[in-house]
Amino acid sequence: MKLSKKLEKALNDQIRKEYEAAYVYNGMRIYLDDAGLRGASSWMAKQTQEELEHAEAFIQHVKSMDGKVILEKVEGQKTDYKDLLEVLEAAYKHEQMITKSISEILDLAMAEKQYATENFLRKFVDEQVEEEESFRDLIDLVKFIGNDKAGLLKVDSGLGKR
Ligand code: OFO
Repeated sequence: MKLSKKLEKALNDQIRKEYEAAYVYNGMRIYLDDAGLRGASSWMAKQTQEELEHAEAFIQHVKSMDGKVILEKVEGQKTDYKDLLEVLEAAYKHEQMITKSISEILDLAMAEKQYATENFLRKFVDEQVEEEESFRDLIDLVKFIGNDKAGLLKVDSGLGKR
């Protein structure tokens, strides 16, 4: 039942990636707030919070499996973007990187027949489908409205309702 050193390391790396995702989204939240897009900023604040919850879930899983949690160094992140579309495209790319990382840990857990970790990770596989879809939908919407400022304000107000 105990985690192998390799799997423990992969899960600890993922804890860092989840905190890093929170840091990335917090930078986006700060930019969106500066840009006057209060709804999008509040949406991104919730996204930041969600990533902190993901990090905590990985921490709890490592602890439950009698592993040792290591909090690795998290990279600094930017707080400047060109516009909402650039933010969403960067966020989508980040989620794709997270999906790949989770799939790789799942491969490892399956190869080691570490079923408890496999079950834990599968919830994140589902979560990633939702995360990627929601960013893709937002990118399509923002591309659709183009330079229409009234449309942008409407989208911003919709995002504030998350
Ligand atoms: Fe946005 O993803 Fe965490 O896991």
